[in-house]
Amino acid sequence: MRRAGLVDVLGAAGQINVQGEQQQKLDVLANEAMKQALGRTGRVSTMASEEEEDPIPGSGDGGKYVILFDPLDGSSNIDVNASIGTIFSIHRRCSSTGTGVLEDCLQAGRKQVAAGYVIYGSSTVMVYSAGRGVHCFTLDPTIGEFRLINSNVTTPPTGQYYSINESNYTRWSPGYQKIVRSFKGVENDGIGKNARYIGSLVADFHRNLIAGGIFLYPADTKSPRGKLRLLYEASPLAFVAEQAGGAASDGKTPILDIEPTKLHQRTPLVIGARDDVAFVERTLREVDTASQ
Ligand code: AHM
Ligand code: MG
Repeated sequence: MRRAGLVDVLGAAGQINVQGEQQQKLDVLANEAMKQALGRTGRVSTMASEEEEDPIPGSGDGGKYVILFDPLDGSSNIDVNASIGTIFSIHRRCSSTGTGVLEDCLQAGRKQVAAGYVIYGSSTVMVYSAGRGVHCFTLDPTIGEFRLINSNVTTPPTGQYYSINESNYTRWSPGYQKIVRSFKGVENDGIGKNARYIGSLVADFHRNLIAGGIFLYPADTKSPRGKLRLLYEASPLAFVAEQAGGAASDGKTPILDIEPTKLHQRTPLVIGARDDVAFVERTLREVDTASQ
């Protein structure tokens, strides 16, 4: 990506992916890079990618792990040099034989053994958790290694930022409309939060993790099940959020407790500061349940 404008990798690849979205050339390259690098480890029996319809066989039967990934998240930002990222989720396999097994992919987020993301921003940062805190590494290009910069990262319980694509306002439920009015200070004498939205989930999530904030992508009349994918986006980031002392919900249920039924399942996502997520769930209960 550092050489993206210099070599012919920008723009559309001319294919539509399983999500019905235009694939970018870099989406395709990133997907191939992930499959090749992970396939060679011998530790992965099954992979699944946001860019591919079916589970992908790993390297042989012996791999203990299943890895699900969004190879390049934030596609709309690729051509404009804004931050994008890679998200990954790792499970232990639950099947006893075979590769490319669907059942291994359809596990609740709570069972993840590790999850995290890489953000390609002003520097390249990797954030991961293996269930014992959240740790941040920065790529040092002079030595080609990731160096540990922050260990045991915690996120503030209440955030100063809210991040949501507000152009969808008229498509939201009354509950979400009220929540965003409240974040803007309309309902509280001007006391609200500051808005920040890049349109790259990894970048929006990372800023809020470090600085304190909440990210929301609700279901709306255009996307009645939400836009983001449970297994490649919501679940791994929920694992990181909880490990950092934050929370993640679909508005009712913790993301990590959702039992997936489909590989490319979508979900509404409310993620970040613990008290802010609780406020969202409470308001949705009061406003949306009352209006049903
Ligand atoms: P992608 O996986 O096709 O890149 O889509 C996911 C992205 C997220 O990074 C981001 O949070 C969201 O889509 C932004 O959507 P919108 O442009 O509707 O605000
Ligand atoms: Mg994505």
